[in-house]
Amino acid sequence: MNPIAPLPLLAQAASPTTWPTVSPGGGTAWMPPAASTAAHHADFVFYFIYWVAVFFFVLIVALMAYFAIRYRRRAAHERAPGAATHNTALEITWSAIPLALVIVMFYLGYRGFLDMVNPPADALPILVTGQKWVWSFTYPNGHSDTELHVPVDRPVQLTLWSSDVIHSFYVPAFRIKRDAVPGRYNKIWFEATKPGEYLALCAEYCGTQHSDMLARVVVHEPGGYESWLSEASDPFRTRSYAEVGRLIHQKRCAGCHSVDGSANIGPTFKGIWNHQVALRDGTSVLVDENYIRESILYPQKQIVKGYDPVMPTFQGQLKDREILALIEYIKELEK
Ligand code: HEC
Ligand SMILES: [Cu+2]
Repeated sequence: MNPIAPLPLLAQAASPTTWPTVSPGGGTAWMPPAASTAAHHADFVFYFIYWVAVFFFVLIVALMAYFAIRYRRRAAHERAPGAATHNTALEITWSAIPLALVIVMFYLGYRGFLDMVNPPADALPILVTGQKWVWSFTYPNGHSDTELHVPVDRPVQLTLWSSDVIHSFYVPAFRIKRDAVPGRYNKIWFEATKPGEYLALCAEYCGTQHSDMLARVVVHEPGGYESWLSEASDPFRTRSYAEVGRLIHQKRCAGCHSVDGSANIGPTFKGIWNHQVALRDGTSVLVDENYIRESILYPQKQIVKGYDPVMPTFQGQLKDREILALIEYIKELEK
């Protein structure tokens, strides 16, 4: 049983039906295209071990074949006298050379591992959540997405966790792989070097749809990441004006303005739309679009009777569209 309820956002995310072909090209038979600063080192270690293995494979098979022929079974009178028991120089050589080689392999691998888990201080932090069977990425501004978008040439630090079983976040083109484990946070970082689209996979068998647990990774040209993020996290993309207004109210106005009729530091928003409101100077004014806009941008201009002029101006903090959203929300409260 999974003790943690699935995040609603993730539960909704359908797994896309088409996957990008990885771009740019340039991979080899053994390795996908190299698109991060870590790739060079990982490939070097891989090919070092690869060529050492090829060298010894050829050497050993060739010697084996040669000895099999050279020392094949013969008639008794042709046999060499079998006097040798051991050869110290030979034995030390075939122990010392492999030992030196594996020490070099360990050193190279360990150095790469340390580089990979220690992010630079200025890395862009992104939270990666693994859940059966979708990855989701939470950006510094709070936006969550099923795609990983990053800027080119800038270190990115991933913090990984899982809400159910163990997953493993794997981007072959960046040569990074790290487990996402329930109950703890793992870290890994990378710096993408080529704009394009790549694929992230789950590399830990996590259930029936494990092989569908893919995510699109987009590396943006300079400036592209910022504009993608602001567009993707635009609340208007998926919400009505009134809904966005409700969110802005919760964040910026709820400390002073209730929506249930109770007075607070400021008057309630409930039931004010299209009603006359009494001002401190004895006049009264109709609550319409212009009045609300003026109250938000120039709160000191018209002070509601019975309240102190303590509302801060939101000039330069709320965009025109957000002010319209607040107006729509206040209208809705009338109903
Ligand atoms: C620090 C508290 C505070 C915050 C935060 C605040 N206000 Fe106010 N607001 C007041 C006070 C006090 C009044 C009444 C005095 C006045 O008119 O300036 C008021 C008045 C208003 C009025 C006129 C209400 C009426 O009944 O005529 C509107 C509209 C309004 N605020 C909108 C907003 C919006 C929208 C936000 C959030 C973006 C906001 N306020 C944030 C304190 C606040
Ligand atoms: Cu998985």
